[in-house]
Amino acid sequence: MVVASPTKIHSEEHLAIELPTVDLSGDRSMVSNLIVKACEEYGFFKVKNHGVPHDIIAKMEKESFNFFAKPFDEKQKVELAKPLGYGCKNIGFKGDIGEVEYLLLNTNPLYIAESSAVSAYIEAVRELACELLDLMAEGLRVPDRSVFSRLIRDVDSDSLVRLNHYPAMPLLCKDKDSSPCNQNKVGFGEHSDPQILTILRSNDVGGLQISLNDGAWVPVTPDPATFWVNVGDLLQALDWVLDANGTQIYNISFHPAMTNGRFVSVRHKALTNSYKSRMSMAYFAGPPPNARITVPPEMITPTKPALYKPFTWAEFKKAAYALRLGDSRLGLFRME
Ligand code: GA4
Repeated sequence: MVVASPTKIHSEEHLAIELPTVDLSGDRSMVSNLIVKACEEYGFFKVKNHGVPHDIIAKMEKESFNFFAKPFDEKQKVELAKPLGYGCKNIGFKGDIGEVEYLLLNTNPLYIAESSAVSAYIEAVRELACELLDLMAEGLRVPDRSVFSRLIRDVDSDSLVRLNHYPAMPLLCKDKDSSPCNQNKVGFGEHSDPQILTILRSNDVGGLQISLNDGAWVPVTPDPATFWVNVGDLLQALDWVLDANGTQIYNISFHPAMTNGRFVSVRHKALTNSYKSRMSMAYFAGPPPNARITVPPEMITPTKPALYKPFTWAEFKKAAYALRLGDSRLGLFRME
């Protein structure tokens, strides 16, 4: 298993660096340390030997392409669980627009037909998310290893699946002399994901870019055999607990207190491609609405003050959905 050090490989417009790759078949304690390092440095890493069967991914992708190939009127009828369902170009409720059509699904078994390709995919990817959260807890030396994954396994977990279809957009050069004619369009604008963790798989078409701390954009090389993992806002806000000896302990009665800013919620965006359409399938692992994200009071010290005010996922989600896509949401909950 390798977490590559950032080597500059070069591209004309962007700083291309090799992003961390974690091989889940490696030694467990090394894997957990590497995941923590990747979450701290990038909030983003690639997972190989992830254990999600190839045929489950292939069936899900095929169904997704079949769905988007349907006539517009038929797609629009899909309203499985309001406000989820089919959408085209409009993102969220605040006027954000992108060159994308999508299907947003609630992962609750109530909404997904049992034994469908979608339910098999959700189950397999949820397992992967839980395994990664357990590895994070191990890497953070939290004694209760399933403290994070329990939130996702909860029957009330507010997790989503999003299928994003970015149609190929030919580059039109109207005025070769003035404006650049080779610019890809924005499929999904810059943002971070509000949930705990995102597990993303896309076909062999590029377009995803992540932002580094200094604001530089790094294109993510497509690799359909792997999954990409994003740290979400909640995982950045949550804190973990140190006892007097510096050993990490965790008090479940306060509900998750994860990383208090140690992990970074990565900002990312997707551009369209000129020659082939891109399909990405994202699983957003979220806690139950009433899960309280807070730092235990006895852990707040002058040297390690809590960065964020306590909030529930329902409160955070409400605030997030009332903002524009690119707005910083955690900022609303920061301590003065
Ligand atoms: C980003 C992550 C998920 O795709 C999503 C998005 C949601 C939407 O498309 O409706 C949001 C966006 C996402 C964050 C801010 C709000 C809500 C669009 C938007 C402007 C489904 C989610 O949970 O948050």
